[in-house]
Amino acid sequence: MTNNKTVLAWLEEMKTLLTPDEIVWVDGSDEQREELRRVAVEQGELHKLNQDILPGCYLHRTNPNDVARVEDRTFICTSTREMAGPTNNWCDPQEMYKKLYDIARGSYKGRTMYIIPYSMGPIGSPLAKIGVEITDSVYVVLNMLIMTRVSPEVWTVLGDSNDWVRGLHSRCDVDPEKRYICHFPEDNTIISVNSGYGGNVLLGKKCFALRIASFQGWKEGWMAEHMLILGLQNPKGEVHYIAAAFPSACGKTNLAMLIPPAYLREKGYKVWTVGDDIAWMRIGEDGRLYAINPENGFFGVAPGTNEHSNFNALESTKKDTIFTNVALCQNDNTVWWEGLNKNLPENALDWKGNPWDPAKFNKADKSTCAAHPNSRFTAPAENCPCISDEFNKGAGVPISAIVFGGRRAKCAPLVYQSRDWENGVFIGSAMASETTAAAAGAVGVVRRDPMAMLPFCGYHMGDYFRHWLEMGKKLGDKAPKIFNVNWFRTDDEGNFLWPGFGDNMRVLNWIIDRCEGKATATETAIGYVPQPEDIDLTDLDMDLETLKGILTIDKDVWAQEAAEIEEHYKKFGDHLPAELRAQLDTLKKNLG
Ligand code: OXD
Ligand code: MN
Repeated sequence: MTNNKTVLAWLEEMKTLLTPDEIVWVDGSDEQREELRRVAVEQGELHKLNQDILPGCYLHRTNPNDVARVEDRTFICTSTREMAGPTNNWCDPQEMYKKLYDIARGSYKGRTMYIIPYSMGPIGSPLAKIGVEITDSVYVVLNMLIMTRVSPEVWTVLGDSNDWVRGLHSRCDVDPEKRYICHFPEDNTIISVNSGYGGNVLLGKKCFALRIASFQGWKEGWMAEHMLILGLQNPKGEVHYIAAAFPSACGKTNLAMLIPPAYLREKGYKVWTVGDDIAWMRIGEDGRLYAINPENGFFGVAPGTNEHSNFNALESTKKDTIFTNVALCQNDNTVWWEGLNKNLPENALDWKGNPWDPAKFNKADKSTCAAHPNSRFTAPAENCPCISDEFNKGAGVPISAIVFGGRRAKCAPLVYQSRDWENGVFIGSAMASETTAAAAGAVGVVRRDPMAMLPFCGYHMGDYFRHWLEMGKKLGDKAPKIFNVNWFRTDDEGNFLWPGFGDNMRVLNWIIDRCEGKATATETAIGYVPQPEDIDLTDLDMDLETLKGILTIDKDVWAQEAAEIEEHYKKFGDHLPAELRAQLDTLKKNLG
């Protein structure tokens, strides 16, 4: 398969450590995928769904103790604690290697070691990177075949280079007490033990494409971000690209696959999806910022996905998709989740495989749900009806606007533009979202999540802010414009004031018009805010007064916000760039 000495040496070391019974080199072929599916069904790892309705689709159930990413067991193991910074768990690399090797030793006994060569990004693209994951889980292999590009060509592109990321996954006993997701950014290595759940074990995704890649980007002068990428096509046929960072559960996948309201659709507006979760961005030869989506599929949250909330995501799941922890409708051997439709299924099994009683279902009580709230679909990007033509091209797309956002009931206006790049970095660094009833814990608690990277930045977040500022200096006047959006402003009863979903297109149009110098705005204490007339409300049941309301900036709320940002900044100590402190001072001064 490969003569790469660095790969062969590492595999030898891993074989000795893990002692597998068998070794399978994964090649990405259709024949091998079929065989792996068969093995997975035989082992009870996958359940084959109705192939007439859902061809190539399977259901998987994880251990009930293993249903989400585990941030408290995720470590960045850099040579010093300071390098990992105050927002990451840290452990000395030598100590952690020893602990993990002790856990993993002999753990492939009686199992197969799968070797997966994969490319993050189109194979051979100058923006792509290569990884090799070994795993004892056929479920992981089948997911990686969807989420990344797996092919012998990866070995060809790698040649004898040592520039690849090592990924060791072992399911061990799925023991939550011994579960660790560890990153060694200085060694390009990831080790994950005792989990079988997506975000912990599909090592190309959060582990490589964000935590390791953010570190690589810092050292090599590029950016790995928790961002969707979309192309907005106007009636002239021109496409402008936007990259947007929102914390988890703020609708990145929905925005990435947006369908414009009928009025704008008829005029010729359209959105193309390049990515829904991760963007890798580099400065191109013309000095602009170019982005690729390093992934090859969508690992989306199932509950709430339906033909109205996200038609394109739902379409993407209709073939060759793996569903994890959703409900099984035994009558027709298909799947269901809360929010798919209003027909609560009879004769269904819940996500744990137990009979589900629709009569006991109570939306407010998650324990009565048929699907786990974090149940997922792993769907090939090529299934998406609005996938961009650029998706498979290695050159990347030029980014006109970067958009930050979160859930804020009263604070941020519907949309505003930063004064410049530095001010935009300030906005990103202070990004926050309020918790909803959908998550465990108190409702309405503000959580700071800079650039939506809090759980994903592989080094000191103060240095990450510095890196953003440096990128801005290199980009100069070619830098994308930076905006902030908030689809979640509410009235005093907690009702959302903005319709969201497809109507967000009205805001995206203003953003692109601003980039093109075509739209007006008013300068405020926090940046440029549109006049209500600047947002096209045609065919929308909303009066100008309501819109005006969600574009206002309440100085008392913002004074409180500035005080909270000050507190948030204390964490970063002397790694906080002076420019950001100055931005905060300016904000306070502007607020009077
Ligand atoms: C995800 C996340 O799963 O951000 O994409 O949590
Ligand atoms: Mn994400």
